[in-house]
Amino acid sequence: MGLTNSSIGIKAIDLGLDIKKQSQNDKVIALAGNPNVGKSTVFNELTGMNQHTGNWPGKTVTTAQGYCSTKNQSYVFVDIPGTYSLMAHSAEEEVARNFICFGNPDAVVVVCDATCLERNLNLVLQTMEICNNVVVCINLMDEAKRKNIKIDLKKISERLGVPVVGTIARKKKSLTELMDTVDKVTDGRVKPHPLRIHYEKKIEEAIAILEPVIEEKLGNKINSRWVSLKLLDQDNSLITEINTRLNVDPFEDKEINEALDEAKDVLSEYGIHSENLKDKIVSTLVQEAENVCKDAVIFEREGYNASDRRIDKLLTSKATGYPVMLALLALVFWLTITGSNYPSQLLADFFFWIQNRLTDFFLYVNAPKWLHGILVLGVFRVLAWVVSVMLPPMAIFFPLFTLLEDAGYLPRIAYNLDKTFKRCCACGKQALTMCMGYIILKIEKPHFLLIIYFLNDNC
Ligand SMILES: Nc1nc2c(ncn2[C@@H]2O[C@H](COP(=O)(O)OP(=O)(O)OP(=O)(O)O)[C@@H](O)[C@H]2O)c(=O)[nH]1
Ligand SMILES: [Mg+2]
Repeated sequence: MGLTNSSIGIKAIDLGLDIKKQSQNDKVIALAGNPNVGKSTVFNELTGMNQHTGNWPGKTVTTAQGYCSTKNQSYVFVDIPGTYSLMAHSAEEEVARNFICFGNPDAVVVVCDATCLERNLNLVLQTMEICNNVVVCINLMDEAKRKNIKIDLKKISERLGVPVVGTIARKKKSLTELMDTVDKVTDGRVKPHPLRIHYEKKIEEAIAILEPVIEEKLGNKINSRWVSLKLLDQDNSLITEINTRLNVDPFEDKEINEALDEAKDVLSEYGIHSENLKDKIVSTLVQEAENVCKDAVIFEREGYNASDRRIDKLLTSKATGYPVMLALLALVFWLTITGSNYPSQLLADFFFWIQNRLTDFFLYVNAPKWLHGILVLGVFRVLAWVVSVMLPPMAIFFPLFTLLEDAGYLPRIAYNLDKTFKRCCACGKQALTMCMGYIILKIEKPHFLLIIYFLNDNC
């Protein structure tokens, strides 16, 4: 379950914003998107690499780079961690935001989940505020079809002003159109004209005061309209990044500060402060996403996800979430720790039967006692103990955990425990690694005890 060289692909190293091109002409494509929408699956199919994929959000936590070519162009693809927005709240989201803002990709492919497109468009709209070369890849079209969701890709594309392609990332063939579109966008045959978000009048007035000053200071290194909005929104982590990467400290610059004060005065005249500004920005984006999807995403079956919602309620509500979680985890732990005793015993019996046969053989050939001691009582017995103690719990625990992951239950455990873990300055996702740590300790403990027993016995 842990990350290994092979599981992440030997070349899939976290290079941050440092792009390793194979040739000077390589174009850089960022694969962005909400968590768990299939970015790494698209990345693996296109680059032939083996990035970790899994059915829970937050599988990818660092960037990975891979190479892929079409007839016309060679590309460096960068798989970035999933993020719900560019208002980064966690380290992974900062990695994603930084790459989109400061990585200078030639195009950004925003991968979306076709079964909840409207929610995913939030990130698309924010990405389009920063760069023009955006391609929207609506993935999981097979899941949408299964849920009777019809998506009018043409309409969505016209409304967004950028190319939109439908894909099923697990089928490589379905990615051909995506690559054709990326070719067209990067070589200029298709020029996206991204929809510009218009915030309410007072916010636009404030942006208009700040934008020319920012443009003068930062040039075309980053979209000045977007930075103005972020300055008004007091996005301190972005401001720190601008300072580090572009060598301009907006909070220290006199002219920026003057313009910022003036813009803030305009906002406060209308009763807009940092607390409600974010809400207003988010609600404009949500409204815009709703407009884009109107009549373009059709749910043919009313209550198409009613059963999902019912199961969600059972698994995450206050009354039933914890009992179900505790019962399920207790069952998994019981099967792993106690249940595995039976196959362990069977394996041990089998190995000791072999050990007796080996001993008979050594007696039969009159082998010296020390040779029997080293080979049979030493090497074979230790191996037999390790295998019989460790194999069954692992063979039970990891498939069970994978089943829970595939069924989508692990993110729900993380959700249930998030509040509690946050009180200890941790986050709900850590519950999953804690479960694995607990099991490994449980499995390893008897293993160590056996080795100590063996050493005591023989020394
Ligand atoms: N049915 C179906 N499943 C898909 C498709 N694309 C990806 N998946 C599955 O969706 C799950 C999530 O895929 P990932 O590639 O790990 O998603 P991700 O966006 O990289 O996730 P994070 O790294 O957590 O942000 C995996 O179980 C994939 O096998 C698709 O088109 N159809
Ligand atoms: Mg991923």
